[in-house]
Amino acid sequence: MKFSRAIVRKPGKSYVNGLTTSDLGTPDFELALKQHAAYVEALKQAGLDVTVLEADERFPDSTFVEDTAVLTEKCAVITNPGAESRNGEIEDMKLVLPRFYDTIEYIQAPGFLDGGDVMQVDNHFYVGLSTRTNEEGAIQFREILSKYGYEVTIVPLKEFFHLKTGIAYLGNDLLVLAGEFIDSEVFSKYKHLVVEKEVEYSANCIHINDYVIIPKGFESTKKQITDAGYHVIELDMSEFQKQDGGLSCLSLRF
Ligand code: CIR
Repeated sequence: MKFSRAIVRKPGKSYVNGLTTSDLGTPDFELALKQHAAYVEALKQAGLDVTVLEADERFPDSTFVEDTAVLTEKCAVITNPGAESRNGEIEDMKLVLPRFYDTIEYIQAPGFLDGGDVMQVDNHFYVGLSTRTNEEGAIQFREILSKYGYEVTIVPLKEFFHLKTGIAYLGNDLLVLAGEFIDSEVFSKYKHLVVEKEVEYSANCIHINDYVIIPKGFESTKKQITDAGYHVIELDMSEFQKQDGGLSCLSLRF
């Protein structure tokens, strides 16, 4: 998949009050802004034209734009985020996405779906069932995408927060996998690049054109991805990890 664009949203001051299950402490807002600016630069370095949306203080987690939509070559799907405090984030996406897409589809209640639960592998989408994405949402997603010729497989999650918390696609049939996905039948037909438990956070990396962006401080993952032939960009993600966010969560790439 060749990407040319990305959409991101700057964190607002309310970011420090976002949802989290981690015990890594409260984010430093100024540092989060710097890390976010470095993220935008990395997307540009990988060749993307980046649309930067202004912070929306009403929604502390709204910097994690990935959860609000799934963007494909044929249509955009606006999700129905499963966390109540985040659900209103889609209203602004309904205004932004028509700039880029003529065809927009919607996940609707009682279906819920977070974009973080969706991974695209060429013409095949995998959707995790999580605390944010229910079966009704996943089935709606499958019905929508099948109209456009895509295949969709639903994957119940055991431990990971979102599907992409533990898996990423690097192209060429190669997946980065951690934890419960390592021995999963669902992904057995692909080549595996396995990351161990201690470095599990680095399984959420993003492949953009010739580059793979990974979080900083994960040497074994860096080596494996470099050895696989990719240019690696490392980014300090400390202030996003504190709110359960990874690299993929911070952008919509299309
Ligand atoms: C949340 O709990 O919704 C945010 N604090 C983190 C969202 C991370 N998004 C993602 O993994 N796609």
